[in-house]
Amino acid sequence: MTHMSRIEAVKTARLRPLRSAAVCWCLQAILAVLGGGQARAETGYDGWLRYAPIEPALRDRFASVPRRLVLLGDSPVLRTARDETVRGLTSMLGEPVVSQASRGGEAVILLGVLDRVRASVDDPAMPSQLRADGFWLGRVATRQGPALVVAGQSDRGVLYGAFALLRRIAMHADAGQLDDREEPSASIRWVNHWDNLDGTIERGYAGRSIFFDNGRVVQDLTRVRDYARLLSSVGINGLTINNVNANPQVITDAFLPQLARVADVLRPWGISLSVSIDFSSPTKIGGLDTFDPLDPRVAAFWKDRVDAIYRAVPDLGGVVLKADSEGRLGPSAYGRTHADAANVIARALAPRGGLIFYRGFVYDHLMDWRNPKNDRARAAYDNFHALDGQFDANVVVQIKHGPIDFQVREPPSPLFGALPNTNKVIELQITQEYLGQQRHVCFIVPMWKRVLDFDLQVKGTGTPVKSFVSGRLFGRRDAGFVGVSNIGRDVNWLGHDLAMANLYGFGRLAWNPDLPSREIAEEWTKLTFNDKPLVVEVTVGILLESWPTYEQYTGPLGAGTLTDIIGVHYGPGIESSERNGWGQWHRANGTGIGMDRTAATGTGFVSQYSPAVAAMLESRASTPEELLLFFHHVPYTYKLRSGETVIQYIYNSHYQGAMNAAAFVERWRRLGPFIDPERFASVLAKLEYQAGHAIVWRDAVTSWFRWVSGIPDATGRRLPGRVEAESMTLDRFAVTAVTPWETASGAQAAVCAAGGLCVAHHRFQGTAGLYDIAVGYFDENDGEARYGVSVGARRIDSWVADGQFGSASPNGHTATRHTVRRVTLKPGDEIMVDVNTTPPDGGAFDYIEIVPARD
Ligand code: GCV
Repeated sequence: MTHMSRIEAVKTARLRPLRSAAVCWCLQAILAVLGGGQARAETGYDGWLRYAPIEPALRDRFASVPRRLVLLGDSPVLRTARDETVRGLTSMLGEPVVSQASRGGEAVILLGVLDRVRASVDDPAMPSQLRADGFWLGRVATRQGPALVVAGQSDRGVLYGAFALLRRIAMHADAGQLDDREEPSASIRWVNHWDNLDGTIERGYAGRSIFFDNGRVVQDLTRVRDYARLLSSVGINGLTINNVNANPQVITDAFLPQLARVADVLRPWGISLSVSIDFSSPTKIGGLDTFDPLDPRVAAFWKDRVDAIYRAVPDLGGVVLKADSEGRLGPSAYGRTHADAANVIARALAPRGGLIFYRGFVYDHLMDWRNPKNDRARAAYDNFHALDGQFDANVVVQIKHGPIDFQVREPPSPLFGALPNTNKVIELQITQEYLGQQRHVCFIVPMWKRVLDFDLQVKGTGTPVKSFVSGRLFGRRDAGFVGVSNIGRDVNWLGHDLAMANLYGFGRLAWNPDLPSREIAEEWTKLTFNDKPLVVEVTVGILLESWPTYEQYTGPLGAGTLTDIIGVHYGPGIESSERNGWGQWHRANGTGIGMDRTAATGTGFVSQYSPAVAAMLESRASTPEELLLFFHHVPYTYKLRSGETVIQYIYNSHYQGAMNAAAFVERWRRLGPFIDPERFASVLAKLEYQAGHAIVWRDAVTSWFRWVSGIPDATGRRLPGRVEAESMTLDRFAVTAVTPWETASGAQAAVCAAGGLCVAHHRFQGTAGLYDIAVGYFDENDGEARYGVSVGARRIDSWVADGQFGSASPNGHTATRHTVRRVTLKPGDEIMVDVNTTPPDGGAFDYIEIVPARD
């Protein structure tokens, strides 16, 4: 064939129907579910609050749950508790559960605040008191008949108790013998949102804001209400609505009535609203020529604004402030301290009982990278520890869990142990900024627990991070957890159905940081899907292995995530960490890798921990190996405890991680007959994408380290069946170098820069048989490119690349794979990859990989 006639053949072939693996699996799943008699269509919108009807065979177990309910007392939160209980039980039990004003001798569910319940029920089983927000569930006998009691320390406690009862029944746990007393670990269990008033979300990966659009609060707050319901069900009691990179307009008189509307929607769910503020507001919206915290005019400004906010939102939780960080203005402009800055606002809030959350995330992003003593990890401690005791009683320092920035593996911030006289909360990130941005499954609860359980040995042993953030260790009331949620308008809130386990897990851990990861994953799976043994085994298995897997194919041994840190923080971009002021340095060079943070030869960061912990981290031998490169610079030939060298570990772990990600796909496929087709197909498509991107990561990281170290992979691993685009016969494609080079196979790609149809040809020379053909290509976000694969005149697949991976260039973010399964090939067959695109989308294509078909 001439080149032109090949292009014609491709055009003709495109007219034949599409056939893609995803479509096949989706159909199979639909048939399987119909066959299995399960018909409930699911979108993920209800999250873990689906209240799925209990199968008739199991209903007997819940015969003793009263079908009548009496609410003692009245308030918006109590009414929510009542309505939610009626809604949940009616749906699950398949018969009406009704609320009535008083008791008439029959068995009832009795909802109320503990003191009120005790006045009408005298049963020694009931606790005499509960800690803030706590509840008790139990069965008691009263003169007017038996009662299932949901008693709370406060109205909010009653609501949490109602949700706990519903959770129990939804998990099909016995409700006959109840005697549950629960109290949250800490008083602060908040979410933060990095939503901007224009409706965008910084580090949000699930659509636009549910709160804002076009400079205003949205008109329809239904989604806010339904989100509040999800939050409340896991004990969240505060919500900060806007980005910490705050727009000062949010506290102007013109905006406050809009905030009040949101607060009204949150209030019945026991959630108080808070706002992020801009420290330079006195100049930006106050007409002053200064924002010096010690200037009385500035103090008056903050008092005026705080009073105005409280007039609009009387139950405001407080404010959040990011100052002197990443370009945000702060007290350093006037030579003042963070305590000066926090206290001027705290004093305006104090009469109202409001809190100011002052973020500990303060660092210099213009640090000199050539100075080996410079270290961003030191910044939080260096900025704050000397100020301990100088903050007012209603200031809370909000500390990110690690000293850098939500990397795939970090030690805990030493600041937790260094502020005995200051209120503290831990900031955890639910949105997966550095953890695959909800395109990759990454269940973060085990990572959070690793940090919470880390013993800082501040008062001898037995002082894990969780003892500081619960406030118990230093007897502080205002302590707890803040999670950066960043849910969006996607119907399932976080984009990836499995990512909702992180929102759920955050709430559950904030309530009780001692809960095991497995228990949280099991609860979530049963509530979100169902309790069929295979569903629980597969889903929980994937969740629990997902963070270690993500770590395996991204940044090893505490080196940092190895992503493009000056771009969108998603795909591989190994050198982006170096030679700039951002301080996410891994210091990989020709001979070794890792940041030397020791006291003896490095930045001295280890000395910020207690002497016992510092001694452990000072030495390579006693540093936990998963954090080795966070604390030490070691040669590539350094031997790990397993006997493997560091460089070989990098190669092996990346291959292992990519294999695990591929296995997630196969494991999930087994669930087709057992869960709804919608979520089955949507998770499957995400896992397939992840498996491809894990290979992109594997190849980028292993190529880069082979190049930089000059040390080959001792296993001699090759990429069998890979044919580079640049070595194929190209029609209208031009070969171009990709940046960073390691993100393209062979460092180059074929680009269809002029647009229209471009075709690449390869003559197959292997043995006849069934093969899988993977196409490596780049899905840029500057348009739509149509890709197709043909064998001779046979069109075997086609698809559209219209993803939004945060980049318009071929690189580690946009690199992806599409696999055509079970293609019959014989020697001499011509394989063609064609791209049809309109500039500026380059329709870039990297390679094909032809490997024997999997069964
Ligand atoms: C809201 C990191 C993120 C920023 C974020 C910042 C912070 O740098 O990349 O998007 O800004 O942390 O937590 O303030």
